[in-house]
Amino acid sequence: SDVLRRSVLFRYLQISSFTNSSWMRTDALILLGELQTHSWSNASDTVSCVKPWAQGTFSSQQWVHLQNIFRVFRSSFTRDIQEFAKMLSLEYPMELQLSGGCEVHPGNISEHFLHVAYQGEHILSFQGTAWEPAPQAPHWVDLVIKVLNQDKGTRETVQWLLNDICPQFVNGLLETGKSDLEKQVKPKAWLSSGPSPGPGHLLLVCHVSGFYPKPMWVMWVRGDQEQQGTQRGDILPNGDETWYLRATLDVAAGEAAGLACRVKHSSLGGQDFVLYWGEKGLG
Ligand code: ELG
Repeated sequence: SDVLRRSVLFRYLQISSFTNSSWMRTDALILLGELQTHSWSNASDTVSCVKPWAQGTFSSQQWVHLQNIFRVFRSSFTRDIQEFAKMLSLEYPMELQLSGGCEVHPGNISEHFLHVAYQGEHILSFQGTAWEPAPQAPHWVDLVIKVLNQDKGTRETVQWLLNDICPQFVNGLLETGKSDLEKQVKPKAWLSSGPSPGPGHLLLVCHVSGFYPKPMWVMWVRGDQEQQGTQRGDILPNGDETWYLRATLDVAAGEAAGLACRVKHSSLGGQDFVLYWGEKGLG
């Protein structure tokens, strides 16, 4: 199947905000490719599944075991950060971000990562069997690393989670979530005019919305001729697990006729959308 042929990125993203020595919160989410599979609010003791297939092929017993590891980890992490803050006289507020997970490639090959940022800057990562400072990290990070690396039990748990559990769990999710992961949602497309770029010029805007998955091709064309002046916007989330994209073209008012917006997407099965400027009263 398609989802097994491509590489998939699985990420645990955690944000810990420490307002002062007594106010803090930690929230996390898990993403498989473009889809959110889990969430973990500060108020909750356990990681919640946001998809019915999010337990993958793990047994309830394995799942409970992992929940326990994460619960202990979150409270220990919070305590550790407060201790480091005191020891190193770091100032509040503090923001810590964790990004960890694995990328599973076809043929059972996988890579993993675990990075930590402090005040938005990468300070350390877990590499192989131990924690390492980031290339431009402040000097106090060396002391943090020294302390963290003394805990052999935690290093072993991190290695086990990254090397063994992560790819196993992802392979299970690819099975149980197959139909969601392979879903194809067709875009809607429409044209509008944007703010005039200057006297005698028009800004043609082609909107494409509601598509899934993310890869999308959109160009202004004249016949078969792709217009090199096409400016693609950023792909933005609609918030319902579909995406939005716009493409604009600045043209002399007299040259708008005959232009069209062409849209190619996997959901369209080769039947490109073509919207002509000037139809339905525009231009
Ligand atoms: N260890 C209890 O990141 C992302 C998933 C990591 C999972 C690690 C799970 C292991 C764990 O929870 C804590 O360790 C004790 O109990 C263990 C068995 O449950 C073992 O027996 C272990 O040997 C024993 O010590 C441990 O307290 C650990 O320190 C929790 C947090 C680890 C961690 N720290 C961390 C700190 C990571 C990045 C950056 C920082 C400090 C940044 C400083 C900025 C101010």
